[in-house]
Amino acid sequence: AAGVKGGVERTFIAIKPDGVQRGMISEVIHRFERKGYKLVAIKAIVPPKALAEEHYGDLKARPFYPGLVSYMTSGKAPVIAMVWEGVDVIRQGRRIIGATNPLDAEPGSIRGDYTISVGRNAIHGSDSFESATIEIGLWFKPEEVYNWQFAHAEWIE
Ligand code: 3AN
Repeated sequence: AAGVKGGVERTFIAIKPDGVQRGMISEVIHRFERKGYKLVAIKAIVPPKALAEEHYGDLKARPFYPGLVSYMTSGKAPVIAMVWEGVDVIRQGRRIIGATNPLDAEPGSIRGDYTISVGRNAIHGSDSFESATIEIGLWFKPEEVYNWQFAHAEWIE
């Protein structure tokens, strides 16, 4: 099916300014790292307007789009942009994050545990193989993403 790759993948995960303001950086990294995923890129960035607009380009027609772009670019806190790698990390990452609407996000997921508002849901994760590829390319130069191996990979993969 479209968007499904499977196997070792990379996904774009971003802690949004509200998540940074709320002190969630270590919590988010902890949840991906403890699951067995590998951090291959990370930076703090206040995205230029053009980057935020392109990142959320598929939501351009939605009424909340201007507010979404201005909150991402406000600089009230940076975005923590990351690339995580591992088996099925795109779909597993969406499970770790939880549903877009906090009312649907299961307790135990990041949004289920920490958020009550769809407009301030703290974290972004790519929703398909195609969007992961596009988003990693938007937010990172190739040389900012590292190829490295866990010494104990045989126990995870
Ligand atoms: P997800 O972030 O789970 O992939 P999308 O792509 O539908 O969900 O939405 C992207 C972002 O747009 C959300 N994380 C949220 O910040 C914002 N958003 C989505 N729906 C709404 C809404 N109804 N009202 C305000 N903001 C919204």
